[in-house]
Amino acid sequence: MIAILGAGSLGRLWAALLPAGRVAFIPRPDNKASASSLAYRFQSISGAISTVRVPWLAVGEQPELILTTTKAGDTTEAMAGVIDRFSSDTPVILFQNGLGSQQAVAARWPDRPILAASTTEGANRPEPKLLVHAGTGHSWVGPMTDSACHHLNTVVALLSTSGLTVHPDANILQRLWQKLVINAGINPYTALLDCPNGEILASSLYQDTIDDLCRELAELMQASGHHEESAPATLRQQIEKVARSTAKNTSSMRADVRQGRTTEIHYINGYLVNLGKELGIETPVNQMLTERVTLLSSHQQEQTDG
Ligand code: NAD
Ligand code: KPL
Repeated sequence: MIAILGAGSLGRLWAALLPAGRVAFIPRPDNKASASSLAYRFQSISGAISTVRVPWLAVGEQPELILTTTKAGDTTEAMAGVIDRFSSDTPVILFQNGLGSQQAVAARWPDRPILAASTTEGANRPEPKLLVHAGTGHSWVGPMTDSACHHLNTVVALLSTSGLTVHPDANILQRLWQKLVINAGINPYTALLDCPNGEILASSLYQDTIDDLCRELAELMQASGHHEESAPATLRQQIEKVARSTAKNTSSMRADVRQGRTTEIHYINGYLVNLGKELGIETPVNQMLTERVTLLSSHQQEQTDG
């Protein structure tokens, strides 16, 4: 059995695609719901719609793998609420965007096999009971703790039973950094400008700050040992390539702001600000983007709350 912690968009995607009968959601410790399963409609990449019913993991049941698909800011607390129920050698894969939450989990449970994933799959919920597989891509998984190394091939094989393309990556931090660069250079701009990914490129906010942002990213990458492809001009090209190839997409951060949800800014540009403080590197653009998105998101939450 593969157990999933976090029954949101990404959790429901894996639950719909992994073989039925081999997957269950982990209930929150305070879950009083009497239903034994969670049902929703699933729109596959081809547009076909089916109904999926995923059981809640029964008390005492031991999964062979745990996927954690909570938002970055919820992950440590979500894990702490349930992890003691599970065998200490059960591998856990963290699917969060950004950086910081993966290191926090690995530091808190250093003896457990903790892995991290970076995925370009896209899933969203236009309605609470409808999960849409909006874009398909690749997922990479790699170890965050020593004991995770010998689980790598087994967990990749288990995830591949979903039919999605999954690769092992012994240097998952490098891969997470590559995604962090893209998210740091696209997500906050789309949230602040309230526009799809492609439209940031012509804005004065983006044009006036992107070169300085890429210089900050390059300096941070080099100082933390991620030298590959870290020239500022290359980083800008990478960001713009993704902004163009996902031009019509609403980024996850813009979607979070619009729906009054907490964004992952503290694990994207905010992570870079904190790293800069540790390393003695100035990060004014990351700081400005973090502060402005935090302010925007708290205003939006006040309006949503009434
Ligand atoms: P989401 O908000 O749809 O899902 C998160 C789920 O976790 C929610 O259902 C929430 O109720 C649940 N949760 C929160 N605290 C919990 C707890 N203590 N115990 C159990 N469940 C708890 O978010 P998402 O879009 O699925 O994204 C999850 C993570 O995956 C994020 O870090 C995101 O950046 C990353 N990601 C998502 C996608 C995607 O396409 N959705 C793609 C790549 C990466
Ligand atoms: O990962 C993304 C996100 O929205 O979080 C990008 C690559 C910006 C695609 O929308």
